[in-house]
Amino acid sequence: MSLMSFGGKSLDLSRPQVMGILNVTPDSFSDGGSFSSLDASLKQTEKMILEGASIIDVGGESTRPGAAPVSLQQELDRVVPVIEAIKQRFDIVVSVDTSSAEVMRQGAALGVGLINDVRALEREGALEVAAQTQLPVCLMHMKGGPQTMQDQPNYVSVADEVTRYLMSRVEACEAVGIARTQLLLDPGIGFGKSLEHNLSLLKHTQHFRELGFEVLIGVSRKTMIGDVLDLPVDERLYGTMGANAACYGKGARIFRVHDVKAHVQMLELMYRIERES
Ligand code: PT1
Repeated sequence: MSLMSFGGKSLDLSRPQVMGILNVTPDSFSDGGSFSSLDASLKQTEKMILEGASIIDVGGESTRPGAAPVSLQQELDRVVPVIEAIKQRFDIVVSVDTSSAEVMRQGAALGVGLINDVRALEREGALEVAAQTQLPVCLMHMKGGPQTMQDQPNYVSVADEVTRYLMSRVEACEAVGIARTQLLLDPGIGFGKSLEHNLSLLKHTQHFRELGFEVLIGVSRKTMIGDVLDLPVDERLYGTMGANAACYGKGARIFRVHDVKAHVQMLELMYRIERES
């Protein structure tokens, strides 16, 4: 057993854990704020829990390539009612996908169990607020910002640069009192990376494990899967599962996905085979 505490609940990271994606953005099914969008968010949450998700990742800022920035008020209006409603109804770890210190603060007050920050606590006040919450944090690598990150991304060695960046953020966390044991690392698939960069990072997943951290991977339905297979976003499940299976074999333990049921079944087989004597 390798237990990590996510607020009130512990998850065993010696086995794979599936994080279900709940987008609360206008480009997803929900428009944020209205009753129907809250209802749709709760239905999707219930479905993912029944399918075996152990974390629900709630995000109010789209960070896919080209996405426009969101104001603090918009982000709060989108995620706060959803987090509140999920925590009232379900006994599940909620993760808040945000870079904003204020969203982190309000999320923690509502009982979230994990801060998931694609900007690795670089925004004003984020390090300090994250430390105050005492919650675990997922630190992700991104080169540039969502608007421009896919314009000719360039690295000498992508794995080295991502490692150096994440370790510098680990040090920044330690400096404000966040213990290393509270940190998850994520190479940031699709965030300022070419196809070859993404493939290289996935190939080197075990490298982040060897630094002593649990690894979270978010590759679900992303452009890189479409680039390899020449398939549109709604036909990327099998490719996504192949990428996630490879990463499980290299030590990743948390998988941020849209398709919870398929991944829970696939990862259960991988886990059972691996631990059999
Ligand atoms: C991720 C992630 C995330 N991805 C973590 N949080 C997104 N920890 C949001 C594309 O190439 O990987 N890890 N939060 C979604 N962002 C993207 C980026 C979506 C790229 C799509 C693409 O298609």
